[in-house]
Amino acid sequence: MKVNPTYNTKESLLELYNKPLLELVFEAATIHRQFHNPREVQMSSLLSIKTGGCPEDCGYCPQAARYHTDVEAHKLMTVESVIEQAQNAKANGSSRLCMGAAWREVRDNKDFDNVIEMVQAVNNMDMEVCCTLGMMNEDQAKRLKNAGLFAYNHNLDSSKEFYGDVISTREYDDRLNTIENARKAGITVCSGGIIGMGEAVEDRVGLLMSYMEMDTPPESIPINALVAIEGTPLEDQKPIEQWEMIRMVATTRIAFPESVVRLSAGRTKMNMEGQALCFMAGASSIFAGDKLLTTPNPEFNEDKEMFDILGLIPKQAFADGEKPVTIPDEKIIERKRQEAERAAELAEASSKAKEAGFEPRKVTVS
Ligand code: SAM
Ligand code: DTB
Ligand code: SF4
Repeated sequence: MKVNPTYNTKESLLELYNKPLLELVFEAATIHRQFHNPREVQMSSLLSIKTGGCPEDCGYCPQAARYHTDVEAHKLMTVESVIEQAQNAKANGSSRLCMGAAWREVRDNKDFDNVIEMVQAVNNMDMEVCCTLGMMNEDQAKRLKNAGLFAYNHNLDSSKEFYGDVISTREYDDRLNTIENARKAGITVCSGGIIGMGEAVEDRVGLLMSYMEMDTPPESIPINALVAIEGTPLEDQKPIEQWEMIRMVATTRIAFPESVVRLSAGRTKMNMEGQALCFMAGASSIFAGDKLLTTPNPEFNEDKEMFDILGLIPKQAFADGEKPVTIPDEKIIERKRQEAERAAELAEASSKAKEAGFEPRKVTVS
């Protein structure tokens, strides 16, 4: 049962969302126990591999270049430092690494080649690898799949109707298209939304309806509370009550019994009791580690304490799907071959020049 046929209309989902809270939590907890081990919670760590300077205008995002926020733009991280961060996340219990880039879309350039190498390296560490890189086409999705990508995160954020109030530089259909490209390449889909942006409850339910209408709904659905960031158009949004988060988690769990529901951004504003109700209501994953992409998140040791108190255990990698096989990437092999050839030519030229008595000129290869 990928979707719950009892709640496949906007009206029925709305009624569900507005049920007396404890009735809703009980119904969600009952479904959760039928499809999942309620003690297991996946720990997924986020890593911003390319921060800031994004050309898009997402009204919530501190990484959009046009807003004056505290986020500084950085170039792409190196493969070595990604491996170091992944090792740290794994040592702290995370079974998944989600690498995020502040890009509008993936481009076929050297940066993307480096991302492919990052995916290969982290998959080889026996962690589930997820990427969130903006829009991508089918070929790019295939390269990521062959590198060993387990999941692609691409959020619809809210209902189609509300989307244009928050983002104008791309369309809802562009998002749907990228999700479809990930699917076609055989990558699992992670897609969810943000609550607390000024949307109506109908928009929260509208987001879930967009997933209901898909042939296959996302395997993983992150529910974020807006982190209101100074300098963004949504800086003055009133924080949502944690009851809203619990309702959204529970409604998502009931609507999509098999999916992983991730209690995502906003946990620093919740207390342990509120989070416990989310786990009771079917949240089966969190982002772990002291940073989301650019904003704070509870520390590993705080979550460890919470897991101990609530009797939760971290989920193992690949519990919900086989580890992808990494296949060598032809484009990277060819680029490296050309680079080696060029370096050999330069070395030969310089040794010939030396033999002829010329002082070698300093050459840098980029
Ligand atoms: N640029 C890519 C994209 O937009 O798909 C990937 C990175 S983007 C930061 C990933 C997701 O983070 C967004 O889709 C949004 O749902 C979430 N996000 C960004 N800023 C947020 C905020 N202030 N509060 C909550 N979620 C946020
Ligand atoms: C998701 O749904 N939430 C994560 C992840 N997928 C990429 C991102 C949350 C970002 C919160 C703001 C920040 O730290 O920059
Ligand atoms: Fe760019 Fe993604 Fe932020 Fe939008 S959410 S501004 S696309 S980094």
